[in-house]
Amino acid sequence: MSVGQLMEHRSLGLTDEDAIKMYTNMLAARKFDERCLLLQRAGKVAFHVSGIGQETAQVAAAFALDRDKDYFLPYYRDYGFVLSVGMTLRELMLSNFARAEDPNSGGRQMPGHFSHKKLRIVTGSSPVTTQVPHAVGFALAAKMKRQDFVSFVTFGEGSSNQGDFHEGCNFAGVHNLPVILMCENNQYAISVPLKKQVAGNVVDRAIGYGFKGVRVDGNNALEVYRTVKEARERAVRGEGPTLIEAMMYRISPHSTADNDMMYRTKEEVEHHKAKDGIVRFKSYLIECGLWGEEQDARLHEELAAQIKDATEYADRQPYPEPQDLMNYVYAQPVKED
Ligand SMILES: Cc1ncc(C[n+]2csc(CCOP(=O)(O)OP(=O)(O)O)c2C)c(N)n1
Ligand SMILES: [Mg+2]
Repeated sequence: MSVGQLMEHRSLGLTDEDAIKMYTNMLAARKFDERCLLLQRAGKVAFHVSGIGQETAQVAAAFALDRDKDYFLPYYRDYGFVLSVGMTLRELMLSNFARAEDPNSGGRQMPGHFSHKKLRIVTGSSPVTTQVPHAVGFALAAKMKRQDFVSFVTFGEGSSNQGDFHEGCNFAGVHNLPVILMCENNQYAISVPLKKQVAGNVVDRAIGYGFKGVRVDGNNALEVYRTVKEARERAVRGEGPTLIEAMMYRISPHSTADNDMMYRTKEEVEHHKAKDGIVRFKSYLIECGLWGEEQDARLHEELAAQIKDATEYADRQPYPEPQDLMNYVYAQPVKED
């Protein structure tokens, strides 16, 4: 690695602290995820949908946005993203334990349906890709109000075949809206491999809608950061949407209800594990002289303690009350006669 490449994060506008925080968040997401998989197997939580293998791009994208003003419409694997825009491990764990204090849905939604008003994380639905037209709506609001925020939305490559994606893209292109659409192409839609989902490339769909498309290596944190940052700059300059296709691989099964060995091999998964973006970013930090194995061991211990705290905290909290069932469903709760 040349000296120029070594301090690449600085030339992109990231401080050394930012770079370390990015790594911390990637690892926090990974460790949180691994704990949730164990909790589900132990019968402590009902379900978990994992984002293992996708954290690098998620965290990098979040750092490239304006976390004080942009609007975020993440999809169900985005633990690294939501942690990086301010959600806490306790809040995430409250959601997985379905407890009343969960800011995402008061313990009502499946885990992975992120929502946090204060952090401008917009609630999503279970039908995949419905968040795309929502994000386009937020971008339309930015344009109409002449405000300089952007909306950022993620979704899977399988979901990019849904009508919602295409309608959202078309509207965003026609109105030249400040929206960044990031496809987390993890090679599978449940059991369906990429080659049976899309004949061309997701990124090329941007051409048809009249805006820019960029494909990036989702395991390369700084590449994703640069791409999202440039997309944001274009959006606030009035140059419209960007479709980013971040290439990655879903290391975990689709969810805790999936047996992935029915449709792929251990060898295939191991092959992709070896390309882990978190390990790669850690190596980069070490090569820059910003990180070392001792610090890394300490970070693992700190995260283990934080995750233990989050787990124990969530486990102690009460479930939602039955009478709160209609909260946030209607503007006004329906009153009985
Ligand atoms: C409209 C709709 N169809 C089907 C489903 C069931 N479903 C949930 S996730 C999923 C796979 C989506 O694959 P992809 O978009 O690639 O995202 P990934 O799960 O791989 O991250 C499907 C089919 C759904 N939730 N919504
Ligand atoms: Mg997928």
